[in-house]
Amino acid sequence: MRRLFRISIVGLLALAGAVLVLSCLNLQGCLIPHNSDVIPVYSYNVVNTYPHDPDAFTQGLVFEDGVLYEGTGLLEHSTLRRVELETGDVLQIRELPDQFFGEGITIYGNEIIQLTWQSSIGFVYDKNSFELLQEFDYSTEGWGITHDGEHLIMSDGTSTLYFLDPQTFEQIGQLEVFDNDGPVTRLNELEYIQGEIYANVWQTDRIARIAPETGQVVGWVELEGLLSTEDCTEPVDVLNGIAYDADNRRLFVTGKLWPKLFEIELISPV
Ligand SMILES: [Ca+2]
Repeated sequence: MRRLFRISIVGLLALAGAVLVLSCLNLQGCLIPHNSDVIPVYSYNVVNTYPHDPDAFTQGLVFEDGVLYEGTGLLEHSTLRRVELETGDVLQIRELPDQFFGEGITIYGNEIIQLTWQSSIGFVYDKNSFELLQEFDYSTEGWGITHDGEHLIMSDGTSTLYFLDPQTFEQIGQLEVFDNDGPVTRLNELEYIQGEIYANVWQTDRIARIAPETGQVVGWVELEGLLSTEDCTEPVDVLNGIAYDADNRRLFVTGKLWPKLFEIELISPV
């Protein structure tokens, strides 16, 4: 009887140990994504197609109060623009000094913030007049910029996103972006949409949907074929530019020197 009791105790301890090990494995699985955890790939429907200035080397794209704002790049050609969505007409333009290669833009309050590529200088403009109000500097390259309502979020072409204080422009945090294969580099134009950071990945037709709390890519948007073959002529460059109409939940995308800008809706994988 005592022997049977001992065997039962040993059995129970073994069972408890097995449960503990399995629990740890499960916990580990929750913390570290496995390759078997499939990241959903979203496709798209084109809802509307609009004209886009084929000379606009799009580096930043934002939508607010019915109009688009666009930052363009290239030395001697960089601009900040207000653009009519329906016609693509440029309603207002400010040219950057020739030595600056314009990059991402975002609207924060009544100001527009524009990065430059390798000058480590950002510009702050009055949203309405485009008057230059302030300059600030940063230590990395400047690629894309957006904000989550509290912090500016910028990319520099690596897998790191930087969080900046919108008043002082001091860096207050950073985030490493990864998917199941490791770091996701070449993060470019950004847009904060309903609690996620959307990021163009330079030289791809994909947009990463990033969880701001962890840096994990929680979805991919596959936009291959968005620009038709007949529109894909020289010097059309890569997909770049994401803007979101939060009031009407419209998502806009375009590319560098693309003749068209698209409103798209995302289709969840089955
Ligand atoms: Ca954007």
